[in-house]
Amino acid sequence: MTTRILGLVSLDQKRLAADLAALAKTNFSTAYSDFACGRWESCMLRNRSGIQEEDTVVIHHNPAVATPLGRSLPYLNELLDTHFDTSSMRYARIIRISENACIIPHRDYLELDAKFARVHLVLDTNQRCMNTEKDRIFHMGLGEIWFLDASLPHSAASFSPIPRVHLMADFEGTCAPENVVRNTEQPLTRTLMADAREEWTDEALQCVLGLAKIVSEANYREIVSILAKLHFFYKVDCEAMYGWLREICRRRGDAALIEKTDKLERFFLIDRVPGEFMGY
Ligand code: YCP
Ligand code: CO
Repeated sequence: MTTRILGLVSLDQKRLAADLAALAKTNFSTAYSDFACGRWESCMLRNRSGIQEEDTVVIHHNPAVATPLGRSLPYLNELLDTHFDTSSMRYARIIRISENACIIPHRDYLELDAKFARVHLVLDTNQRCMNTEKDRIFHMGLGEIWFLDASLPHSAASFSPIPRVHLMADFEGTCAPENVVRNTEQPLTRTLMADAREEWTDEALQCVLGLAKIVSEANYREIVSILAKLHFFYKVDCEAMYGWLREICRRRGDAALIEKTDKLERFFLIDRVPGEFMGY
């Protein structure tokens, strides 16, 4: 199961603009805020119960039910019904990434008993929005539907003043991604974004490790955010930040920070207890 583009949707820009304007005024949920480095947010359009406040995911086996927010967005509702198999859909969410924010490199489904088949439809984006998977970087274009193998280490960021907005839908994990998508155009042969990142150098590494001089409980979270964004600018694996952070804390000689870092890496890449809040 590898990350790939599944198809292209021609978006009705006028109707889309109306729903995006409504979303801009909506309160997003704080669920998964421990994953956010800057303003990364989500909200539910369809979930297990149809209750807006049910904002985290569990494995379940019934068609996703529209929330009040989901029902209030006619075009997005229509896109979900037209382009996806709603019988195997378990959740539909909006993911919004605001300027200079990213989601910390992580693997999904670690807290669940099974995986979903996770698909994104790009609603608002620009060239300063990027996704990463392990050591690769790519851009998901407007109207494109992608299957993301979220069980691999990955991240996403926007460095634009215009928020990046994706519709993200989770399907029964046994479904082949190609089978949950409907009525799409075959994507035009598209060239993947060239990897324009700078080479990761020993000089850059030494600079990062120099944070050992100043790291403390008080700035730990900010340092995590700085490290999380570096791989969008340098050719380095998105997981590398955890090794840097461990070495920064080791050089500082702070046992509590080393332990925090071990827990952090465990939570985001290895194992998560259901409902456990990292709270760092
Ligand atoms: C999930 N995990 O698996 C979320 C999505 C990041 C954290 C966003 O539903
Ligand atoms: Co993810």
